[in-house]
Amino acid sequence: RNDKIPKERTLDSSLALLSEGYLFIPNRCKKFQSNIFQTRLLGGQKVICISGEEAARIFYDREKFKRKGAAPKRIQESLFGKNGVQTLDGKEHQHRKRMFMSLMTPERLKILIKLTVEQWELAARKWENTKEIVLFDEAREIMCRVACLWAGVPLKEKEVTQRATDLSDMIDAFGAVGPRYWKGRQARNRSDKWIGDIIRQVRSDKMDAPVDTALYTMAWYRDLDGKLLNLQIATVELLNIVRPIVAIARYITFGALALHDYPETRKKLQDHSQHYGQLFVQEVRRFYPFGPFLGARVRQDFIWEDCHFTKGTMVLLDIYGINHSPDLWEDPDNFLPERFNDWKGSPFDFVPQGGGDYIKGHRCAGEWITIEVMKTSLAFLTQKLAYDVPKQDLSISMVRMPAIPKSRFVMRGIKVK
Ligand code: PAM
Repeated sequence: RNDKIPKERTLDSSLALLSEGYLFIPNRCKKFQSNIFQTRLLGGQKVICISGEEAARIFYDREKFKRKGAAPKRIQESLFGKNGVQTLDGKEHQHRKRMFMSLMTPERLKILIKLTVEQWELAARKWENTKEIVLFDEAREIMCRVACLWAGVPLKEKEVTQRATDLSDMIDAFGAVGPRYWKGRQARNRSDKWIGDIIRQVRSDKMDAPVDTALYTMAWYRDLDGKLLNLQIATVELLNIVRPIVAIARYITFGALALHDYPETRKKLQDHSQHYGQLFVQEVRRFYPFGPFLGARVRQDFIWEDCHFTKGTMVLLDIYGINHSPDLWEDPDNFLPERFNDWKGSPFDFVPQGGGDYIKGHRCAGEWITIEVMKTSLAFLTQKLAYDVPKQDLSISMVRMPAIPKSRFVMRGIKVK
C-alpha cells in the first residue's frame, strides 16, 4: 500500500538509532527529501517517523493517535514508571492531567522560584571555599532540594546526594543500553521505594503532607472512578513531579554553556534580564538537544501525505528536527535568542517539551516551571556570580541521549557578587 513514502530496507535500525542519536530522523528526512519515512525499530516493528509543523499538528490530534502502548517497556522501567500520566488517553488522561496542571498555579510557581533562589544562594556560598565545581552535578542537587521542598517530600541532608543521583540517573538512562541503562533501572527501584514509603505514611497519618503540595495532591487524588490511586501509580506520579524538576539541571547547564560560547549574550542577560531572559531561555530550549523524538500509536486508520497510517502503528515525531528545521527557523544552527522577539508562537513549531495542548494533550505539564526556573537560575549565574571557565571538553555528542557537555561544565574561582 504505502508505495509513496520512502522506506528503509532494513530488518531493524536500532543500531543506526544508537549510532546517530538525535540526528537519526533528521538524517533520513534529508536523505529521502521527505518529512515522512518508514523504518523498523524496537525489535523489527514497523515505525513511521514524521517531522515538521504539520506532522506535529497531526501527532497531537487525539482522534488519530493514542499513547497506550507507545512508551517501550524499557523506558517505563527507567524513565517514566508504569501506568503514569504519559501512558493515558481520553477522559482518564484529562482528569489526571488536570491534577498535574492544578499544581502549576501562579502562587505555586512563585513559591518554586523563591525556593530556587534560596537554594542557589546557599550552594554558592559553599562554592566560594572550593577550587572548582561541576555545574551540572551541583545543579542536580540544587534542583533536587528545590523539587522536594516544593513537593512537600521530606529529604534528609545525608540523603540529598543519593536522591539527586537517582532522579538524574533515571533521566540519563533513556537513550542508553548497558550499564548506564541498568543504573537507571536501579535508580527507579530505589526511588519507587523511597516515595512509596512516604505516600504510605501520609495515607496512614504517620506523616503530614502540607495542603497544596504535590505530595498531598498525589496521596489524596481520586481517579475518575472515585478511588484513590493505587500506591504504585501515586508513587509514579509523584516522581513525575520531582524527577522532571531535577531534569531542568540539564537545561541550566546548556544555558551556562551558551553564556560561555556566545559571550555577547551574557551582557544582555545582565542588562535587561526580564525580557531578554525569556528570549534566551527559549533559544536554549530550541538549540540544545534534550528530547530527541516522541512516540504514539495510531488510534484508527487515516491517510496523511499519501501515507496510510494503520491502527496500532508506532509513529515517532522528530522534536529535535522540528526545532532545527530550516523551514521553520531562519539560520537554525545558530544561537540567536532575538529570533524569539518575533516568533508567532504556534503550539506545533517549537516543541522542546512536546506540542499541542496542556490539558487535552500530552504537552509537558512542567513547561512553565522549566522556563521560570531556567530564567531564575541563569539570572543568578550572571548577576550574582563571578567565575572562570577553565579549559575543558565542552563538546556535546549528538549520539549520547540525553546529551550533556562532556565535562559537565567546570567552573573555577567562584565569587558571590
Ligand atoms: C522527565 O520526565 O524526567 C523529563 C525529562 C525527560 C525527557 C525525555 C524525553 C524523551 C522522550 C522519549 C525518549 C525516547 C528515547 C528513546 C531512545 C532510544
